[in-house]
Amino acid sequence: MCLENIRKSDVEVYDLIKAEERRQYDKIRLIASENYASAAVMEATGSVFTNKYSEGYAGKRYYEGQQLVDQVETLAIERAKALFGAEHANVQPYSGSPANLAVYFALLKPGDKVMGLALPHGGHLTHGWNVSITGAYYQAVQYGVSETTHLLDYDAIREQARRERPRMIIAGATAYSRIIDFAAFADIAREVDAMLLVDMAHIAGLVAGGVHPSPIPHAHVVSTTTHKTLRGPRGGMLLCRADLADAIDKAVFPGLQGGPHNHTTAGIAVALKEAAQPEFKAYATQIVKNAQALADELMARGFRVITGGTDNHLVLVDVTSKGTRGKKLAKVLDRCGIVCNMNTVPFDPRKPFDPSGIRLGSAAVTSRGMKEAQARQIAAFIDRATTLIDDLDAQARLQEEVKEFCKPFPAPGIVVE
Ligand code: DSN
Repeated sequence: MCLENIRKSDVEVYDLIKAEERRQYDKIRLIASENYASAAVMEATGSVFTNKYSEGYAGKRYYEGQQLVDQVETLAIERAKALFGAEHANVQPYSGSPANLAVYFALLKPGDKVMGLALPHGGHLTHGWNVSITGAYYQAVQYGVSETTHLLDYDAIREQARRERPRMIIAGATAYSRIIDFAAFADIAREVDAMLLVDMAHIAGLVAGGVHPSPIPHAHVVSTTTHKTLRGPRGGMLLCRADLADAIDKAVFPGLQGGPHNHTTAGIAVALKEAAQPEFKAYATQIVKNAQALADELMARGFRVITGGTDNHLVLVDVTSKGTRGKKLAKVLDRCGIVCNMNTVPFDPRKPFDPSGIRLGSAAVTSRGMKEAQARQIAAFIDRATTLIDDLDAQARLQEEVKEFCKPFPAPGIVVE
């Protein structure tokens, strides 16, 4: 990005941005919820739309001067509806958690019962976890994955739903590497007369690219962030049936938020256009191939990959067999130039702040043009890092190797001199 003005006016922030560009360029970024937004998305996000207040919706705003904001928001909405085949889209949520909260506000009363995937089994805080407002203000019960297969067990979820009679079921995950059967969730929800919210934040780009079944025909509401596999700016979005449009819109504004972040809306519009191109299908396909190559190579090297592989962008790995643990290894990997996060594995005997696993994602490296051969090499780097746990010099040497490895793969949105 052109940073000449920041360089002149605020060298401290300039230096930090340049260093962060360098970090993102030199390292193998495997955090499953991150990506590289394109230069076009970055430009839209950094545009003058940041200067405008726009409470309300197109044609019904509280302040004047909305001629162009209305157009950019309508463009984003129409593109979202077309890309995902949705009847209605709201592109104003600031991110995924506010998007989910708006759904609770639209469809439920405080104290209503919700049923979501437990956080330690791969759910999200806003799926009713106890420390979240969704667990505090609603009566939340949690389902888990099977103790033997670590897969969602739809029969067990149905039994639990029959017993609990939740008002809303939440499907979706932040650490589940297999196809989610949204039709099965819809069937369960129908049987117990519950509404179905699908949080597709992690897999939105895979749904857009046609490599994961879409939740849209099955859910009352679908929430998503816009910056994970979808590769847009940091933001959120709600997609729903036409009969719920009014309730959803009112819950987002004025229910939960004030003015939308119009610069983000512009970035979302650009990202949605990119995601509608044929190249994006190829990108989504490659994300999955890369995750599978990474998982296969890790397993060949003796790691325990949860569920024995992956159908999406995500690989959840129990690192215990390598004589280490998730927190320790994630920190070692970071020093080696490989960035991921520690993660609980299902039925983890360890605590969430010091769990047994790490979570890896292939979206960002795929945005750099890496393919299966590179994914396998990344697994080899990770394996090598497990042998360097207490050797800071060797970790620094591996970081240099990783930097050279990354060089031939341009990072979208980043120009490094
Ligand atoms: N923090 C995100 C993730 O990493 O999965 C979820 O919001």
